[in-house]
Amino acid sequence: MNVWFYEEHKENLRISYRVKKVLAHKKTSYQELVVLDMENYGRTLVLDGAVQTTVRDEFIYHEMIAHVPLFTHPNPEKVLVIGGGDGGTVRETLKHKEVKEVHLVEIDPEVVAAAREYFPEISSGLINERVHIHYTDGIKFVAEKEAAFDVIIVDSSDPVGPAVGLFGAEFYANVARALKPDGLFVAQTESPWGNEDILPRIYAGIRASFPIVRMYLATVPTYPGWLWSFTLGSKKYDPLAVDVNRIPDLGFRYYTPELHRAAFVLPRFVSQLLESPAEPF
Ligand code: SPD
Repeated sequence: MNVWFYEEHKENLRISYRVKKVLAHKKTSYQELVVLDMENYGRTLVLDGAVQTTVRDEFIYHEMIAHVPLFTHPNPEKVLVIGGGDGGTVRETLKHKEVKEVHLVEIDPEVVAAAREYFPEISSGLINERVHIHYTDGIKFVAEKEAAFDVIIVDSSDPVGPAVGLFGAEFYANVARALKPDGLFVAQTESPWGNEDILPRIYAGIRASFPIVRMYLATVPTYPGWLWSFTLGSKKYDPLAVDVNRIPDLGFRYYTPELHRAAFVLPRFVSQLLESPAEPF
């Protein structure tokens, strides 16, 4: 079969994948949802034209967005995951035995339904007595909470459509309020390669609400730019002060104690981006 899917990275740059089969294609109330079986990456969830998850490389993103904050907090009992209806971040979060409750806030029930049907290895954690799913807007959910969570993980899609507000200064201020006095949060903050205009603005928004702010990177082959950033905002605990010798092996495939430190070492063009003056969204 000679069918190709492409994701538009920039006006003059498209990333193409050969498709074996289209497994699902629908318009939900919020977005266009497609599930593909791709030659090189296997089953793949695509929302509004952007690859979200593939069975081949999802472990990189999900391990890095979950374990860095969860090993930074000494006792993460109550965790909130915003977005991430595929369940990958929840699956990783559940590997931490001290986590008593995981609240997943996903705006689109169709994403969770597709994950259950087509991605059982990713969504496996969604049926678990520690997990509570809320089908609502993450922005509204967070605005109504105060000192409620130890760790908040913002596993959003790109800053377009329903996810735009998840990158704004007002949202980050509400995240800070929803955290306990020693809480911390992490957000996926896009690739520094090709997002030179928005990264400094996102970073400035987080810095306005948190005394400790650190960006770290991972390589995610199916996200445009490959080099992917996460930004951690913390009220008390510094991810660089973690005693990495005490990190147990929970069966990781990407994350390691050494990588916990190394991921925060930024290439010069990235740290320069973060130093540039910017107005938050
Ligand atoms: N460019 C796509 C970025 C998507 C990040 N979130 C993906 C959700 C996977 N749980």
